[in-house]
Amino acid sequence: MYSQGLIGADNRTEETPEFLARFQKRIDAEEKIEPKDEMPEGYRRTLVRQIGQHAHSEIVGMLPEGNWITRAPSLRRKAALLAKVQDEGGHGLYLYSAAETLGVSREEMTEELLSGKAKYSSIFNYPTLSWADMGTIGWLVDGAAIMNQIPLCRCSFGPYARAMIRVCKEESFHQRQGYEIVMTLAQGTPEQKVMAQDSLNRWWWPSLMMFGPHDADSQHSDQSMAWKIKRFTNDELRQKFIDATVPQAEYLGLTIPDPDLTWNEEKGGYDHGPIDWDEFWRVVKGHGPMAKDRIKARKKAWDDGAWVREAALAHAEKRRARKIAAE
Ligand code: FAQ
Repeated sequence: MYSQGLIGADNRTEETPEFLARFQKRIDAEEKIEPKDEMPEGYRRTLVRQIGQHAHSEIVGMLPEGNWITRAPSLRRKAALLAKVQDEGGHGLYLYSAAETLGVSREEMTEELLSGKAKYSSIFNYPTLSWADMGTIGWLVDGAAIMNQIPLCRCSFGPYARAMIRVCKEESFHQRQGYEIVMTLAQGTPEQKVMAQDSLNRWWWPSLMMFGPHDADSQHSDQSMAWKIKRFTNDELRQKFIDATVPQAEYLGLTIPDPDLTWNEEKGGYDHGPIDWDEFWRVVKGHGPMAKDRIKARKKAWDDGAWVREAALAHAEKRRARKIAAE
């Protein structure tokens, strides 16, 4: 807990019980908190952590699909995949900008990613082995992302909530293009159907893990729910995703790789088999199958882009100096 007596995120406000109660009242009244508003330091830190990690996920998430752009089977598929991967880059940029409003720089966030201090979504540590994975990523990974991000459109922090509106619209296009790829394969030759099923087998469980640990092991959920950063718990969103996705797999004639999956009439949702949490934590701690490659690629892109950042800064500085001289 963030105790009283701390200086708040605005560097002025003392976090007295009155201050914290006043802040909570605004949250409970569904007011949006804006960057210059007074806020508890813990609220600011939680947002920087979550938005920063979300931004890293979008950018690292370009890599598994970027791997297939040159090998897309037709011009139409290539154009759609290229647009999707570009969208993910755009999402990362909105999110970095939203986090920057909280007083953290893109450089700091990137350094935390490259040093392993900041996480990115576990899902992007898995390899993309076949073209079918482009379909499955759109269908399941973007599908899971939408399930998680629609409630974030109502997040209490204004810049994050507003960024999520556009992001969700684009994710919805991504989900459909992915589903359409899988549908084409599932209705194609026997080999294509095998490819689609194999892809579903590999991505199903990691997609469920995207929602985070079981509620009992989720250290941040209670506070994030109280601050209305999160609107649903990890398990609630995971359940919604399963319930929405199983009928889609049935329509495709594909089998979800979970022998324990059964409809539970009483709860009005599916019961599922155990998730391999050891695998989840291994991946989260940086030991996923593609972890080293992902960070290596990010580091190379960051280092290779240094001259562009320096040139842009020098140009901005020149313009500023010219403007001052003309005044
Ligand atoms: N992977 O206490 P909680 C996308 C960490 S975007 C890695 O439950 P919280 C678009 C968590 O950070 C996908 N780490 O945490 C796309 C914490 O560690 P920390 C990304 C995970 O924050 C599609 C610890 O475990 N989406 O896919 C994961 O309350 C296709 C304890 O967990 C977002 O980031 C995980 N899966 O809930 C792009 C959405 N789960 O930080 C390209 C926004 C948990 O103390 C292609 N984020 N951890 O070191 C959220 O909604 C939340 O942060 C959760 C986690 C739900 C991810």
